[in-house]
Amino acid sequence: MNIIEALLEALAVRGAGEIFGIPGDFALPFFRIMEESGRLPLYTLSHEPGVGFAADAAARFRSGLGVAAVTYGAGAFNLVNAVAGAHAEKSPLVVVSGAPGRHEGQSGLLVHHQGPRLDTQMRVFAEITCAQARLDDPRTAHLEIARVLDAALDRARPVYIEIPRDVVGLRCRPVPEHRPRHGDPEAAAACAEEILARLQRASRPVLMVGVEVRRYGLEAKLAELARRLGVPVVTSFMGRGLLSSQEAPLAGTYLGVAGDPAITDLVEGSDCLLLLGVILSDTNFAVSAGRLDLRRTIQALDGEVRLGYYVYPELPLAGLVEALLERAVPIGDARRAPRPEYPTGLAADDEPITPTDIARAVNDLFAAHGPMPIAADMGDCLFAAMDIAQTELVAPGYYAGMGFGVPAGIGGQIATGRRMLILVGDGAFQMTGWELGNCRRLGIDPIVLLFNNRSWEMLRAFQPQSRFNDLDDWRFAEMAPAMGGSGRRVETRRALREALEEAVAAPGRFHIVEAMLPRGALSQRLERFVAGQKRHAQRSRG
Ligand code: S1T
Ligand code: MG
Repeated sequence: MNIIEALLEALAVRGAGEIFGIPGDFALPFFRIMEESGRLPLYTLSHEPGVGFAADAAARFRSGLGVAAVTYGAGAFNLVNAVAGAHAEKSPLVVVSGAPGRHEGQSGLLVHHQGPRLDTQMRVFAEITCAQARLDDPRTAHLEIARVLDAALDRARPVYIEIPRDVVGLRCRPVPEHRPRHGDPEAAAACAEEILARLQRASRPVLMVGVEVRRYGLEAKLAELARRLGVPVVTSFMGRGLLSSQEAPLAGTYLGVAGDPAITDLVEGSDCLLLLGVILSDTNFAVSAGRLDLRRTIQALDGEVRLGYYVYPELPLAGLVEALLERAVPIGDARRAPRPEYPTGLAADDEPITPTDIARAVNDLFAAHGPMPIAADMGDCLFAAMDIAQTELVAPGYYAGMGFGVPAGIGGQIATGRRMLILVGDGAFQMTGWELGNCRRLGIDPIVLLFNNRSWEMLRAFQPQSRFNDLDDWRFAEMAPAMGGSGRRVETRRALREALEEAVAAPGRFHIVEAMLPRGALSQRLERFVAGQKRHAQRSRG
């Protein structure tokens, strides 16, 4: 077995399902072995940001590893933003980059694609990954691969592997199996008993679940825990879509001042808020009405548990959930918790479309044909999605990087085999929407709901006076047929319904439903979110 075959085998047995990539001369040797071995299918896209977003989304939908393979320098540096977003949002993305041969730097000539130094790339990726390896010694390559891949799985963060092009064919020993971290069972027991005692003493206990629950494949166990405890559950903004396919007392998504007042009151009025796998970000909490004191919550994140001023280190979420499940007894009556209601019944009339109409149209579509998994970009489309009935959803809800939506929908369908609904604004579509041109070759058929307000509208909400937020009208739907798909531009609620029904009824190719929205038309959620963020910024300035 050579180094690449050992790496592919280790990736596959650790749950990776495919590789997304774009080759280059420093990566051609290992791309050839990848393609010829067939151990993991290789999908190429058109631009490395799309490769990174697709691989990241595959990891999120699968609750496992995503893999992005690129060439050195020009390819890898193009990937940085997607990897930074994966790191921020705790996604185990494996970056595999080609590199110059071990002695190529000794010619006295600068090597094409290199940064200021030959190790600049390794240093850049060391900042946005949790573990790195350069496989330049076949005697230790198998141990280095295990160390780095296991870090990705245990810490749910991206990792970086650099492969000099002259080593790919060298013999390598098989990579050792992954030994998951479980933590100290006695610590888990003590911590679980303390948490349950606090929940029992509380008059308004609430569970909030975040992205780590998905990353570690714990949704079913969390649903069981919530049912046994009888405690209402909410998701964080980033955790939207969690538990959607489970039987759980799910009250909705916490969005502070931008959310449903009953949910905001449930969370901010709780005297024992248990945060499981929730990232403490400004997008998750800065919009609180100001009553949420995070120091009084119980936080299980990044392998440790904080209860007030106590910390349980080295306590992985899986071990804690197991210990809680073993001791869980009924504490509350979740039937009293609010139940989310989502707008339905879009009037099929000739009125112009609003962002909330789009959510209503999607809810009607899901009611008629069943829910679809959603990949959403950053922009008002993500806030409108908060009015779509709970379904699996991946989105850059904290890192908030644009361009994620379309590649994530491509990666999601390739990873799961399920047709995706992609929500994207015109500004974000201008960035990476063109990856749709690969759908025919890849055999996938997402439905793209494009919020076209000819504007960077979310920025306009923050700074209305700036004319640079005005975008031109690119007439995206007309470009779809040339790229192998179908497109329809809609300006009324009737046409919107029709276009979505047509797209669902015609699988086998991508569809762009280009919903025209007037500039200045914001979802109510985004309006309130922006107001909350502005208030948070003022408070922070003091
Ligand atoms: N560049 C990238 C890669 N990500 C970003 N988030 C931004 C810039 C800043 C930014 C936003 S929201 C936004 C920008 C440019 C406009 C989005 O426009 P569009 O996709 O059309 O959606 P909508 O019109 O619904 O706003 C966030 C605040 O940072
Ligand atoms: Mg826009």
